[in-house]
Amino acid sequence: PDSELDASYKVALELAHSAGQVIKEAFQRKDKGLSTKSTSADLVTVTDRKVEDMAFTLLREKFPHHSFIGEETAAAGVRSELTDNPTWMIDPIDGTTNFVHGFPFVCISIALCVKKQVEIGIIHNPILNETYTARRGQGAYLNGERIQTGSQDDLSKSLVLTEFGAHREEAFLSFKFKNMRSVINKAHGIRCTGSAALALCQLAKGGADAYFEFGIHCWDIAAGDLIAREAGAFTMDTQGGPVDLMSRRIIGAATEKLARELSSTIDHTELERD
Ligand code: LIP
Repeated sequence: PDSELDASYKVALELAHSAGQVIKEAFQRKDKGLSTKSTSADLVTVTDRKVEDMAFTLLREKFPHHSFIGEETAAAGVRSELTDNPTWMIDPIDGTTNFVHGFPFVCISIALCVKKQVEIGIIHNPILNETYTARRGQGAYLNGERIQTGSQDDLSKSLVLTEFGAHREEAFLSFKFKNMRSVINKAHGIRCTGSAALALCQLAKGGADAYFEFGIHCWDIAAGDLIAREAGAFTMDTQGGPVDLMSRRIIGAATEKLARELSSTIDHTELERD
């Protein structure tokens, strides 16, 4: 029922702000309590774990029948399973590498999926004081003001966002560089924000025309995908068709035409699903 979504939205927004305080305080400290996960560039800090624990403890208490998917819970070996049950997808710190280095593109990303559809998306950057919010069918907002994507439909006039990611296998890096080369041959430029969630927010507010990435996880994109779509962006699987949150790949653009041009410009690969 809607009243449960209203309550969920309220709790999630409060959570984003209280988690943001914790992230901001830790951002200012020199010692980040750093360790690595799958590769030497796949970073986690004590704050990622602390914020995820804090989020799940609160949400479990408020919504005991909901399900939960979180980056650090998954890293600890818990399988991410998306069912029809209301499911929270949380990235406690998206842009952990930025967080570690003091680069201010750092956020908490909170999404609530119901019947596998994202109903609520909240992305809060406590360093730059930016809170992006969306509910399905109700538009996208930055700090309470409605946001709208641009209208670019030509890759040769576009600024495109993508990411290197944390993988370091030669074949995957070559694939990424080849795609970047194909895009830069046509586009005005490529930028990496270091956070998939904030990349989708830039697309949402017209700061970039398109975004694509292979290798992300559901918690990186669930909230951002809704925010971008509610701001007027067109998002899809990299090869067309609806975004599959668990497929580890996505394209978003200001217009469908641009998304399709970008899709036909790059190579595609299938990754192990979330
Ligand atoms: C990061 C993503 C980024 C991607 C990295 C990483 P994290 O999330 O947002 O776009 O390229 O591989 O997954 O690890 O900072 O939460």
